[in-house]
Amino acid sequence: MTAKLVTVQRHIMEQQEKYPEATGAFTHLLQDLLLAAKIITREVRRAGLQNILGLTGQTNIQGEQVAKLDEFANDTIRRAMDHGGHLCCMASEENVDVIPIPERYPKGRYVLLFDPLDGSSNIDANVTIGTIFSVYRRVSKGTDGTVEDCTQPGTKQVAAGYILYGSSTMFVYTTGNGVHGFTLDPTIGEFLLSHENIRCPRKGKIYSVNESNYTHWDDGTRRFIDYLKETNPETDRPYSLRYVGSLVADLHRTLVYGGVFLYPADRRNPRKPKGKLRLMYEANPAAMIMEQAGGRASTGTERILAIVPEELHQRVPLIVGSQDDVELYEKFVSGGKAEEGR
Ligand code: P6P
Repeated sequence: MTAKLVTVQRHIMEQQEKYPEATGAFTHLLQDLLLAAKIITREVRRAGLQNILGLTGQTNIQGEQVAKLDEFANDTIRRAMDHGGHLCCMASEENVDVIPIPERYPKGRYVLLFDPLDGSSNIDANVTIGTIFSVYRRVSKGTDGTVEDCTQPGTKQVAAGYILYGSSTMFVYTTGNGVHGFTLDPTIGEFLLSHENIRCPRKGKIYSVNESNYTHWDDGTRRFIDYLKETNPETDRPYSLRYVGSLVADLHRTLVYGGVFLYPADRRNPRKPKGKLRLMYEANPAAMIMEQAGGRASTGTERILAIVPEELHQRVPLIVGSQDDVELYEKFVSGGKAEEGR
């Protein structure tokens, strides 16, 4: 049976129809983000040609200043989103403070948080990278949005998702009605529905973690990883290890194939006492996506989406993936044993 032909724009409008009070602002907001995604895709696809095309990363053949790709992605999203009248402010992993909407533009009732190009350190190795985003409704009452609007618990997200710049470019999002994936057809410049209602398998066979941090983990985390390497009685083989080192790539594989991705706290590492990943720009959108697909996301002791943020760039441990696998981790971290978890 041939798949139905649905563009992401059409799909977003159908999602909007589920909310009678919707004004269309949210739909326009996502469409502005899609424009940014297409422009970033174009530049990411050319990254490998920088030297050949004379784009040295400093000045291009026209003598223009060429920003690094993550700066380019950050600026592209800001320019695509700041004038539509749908946002009261934005916040980016690349910017220390809240990004205000310029005086000359109207303000709206939504807030956009984003990591413009997560995993950008992998670009030179042509490894998959991604843009991650969250949308919240504003809570402040003034004209301009505030940091209060940008530090709401993840349960307040009205949408979350990511753009995956891999072998193809994918747009994966949720507005609270399941998780849906769209693949960019560059010949027509449209994102077409390719993965409707993605469900994360209840249990997987893959774990994804940077094991070089093993000695910095707490005992429960080490026992959990050691356990996954033993023969799993249900599959008669140990879990496989897959680690790209780019969150969007590891998250998407975990979403589609199942299993568990971990970036635990490195309690003995002063640089990463709560792990490396950021609550507002990485953990919360990842958690909304995974929960909407039937998976689970926690710090090991707390549901990610329930965390009350303390500051804009705070880091949290992130354990995300198949319901059973994340629950088993939580049992190990609470001092339990696998037998209790099976
Ligand atoms: P490590 C990329 O730098 C990133 O922020 C995430 O995309 C990724 O999951 C993580 O860091 C990888 O960190 O310490 O394993 O290199």
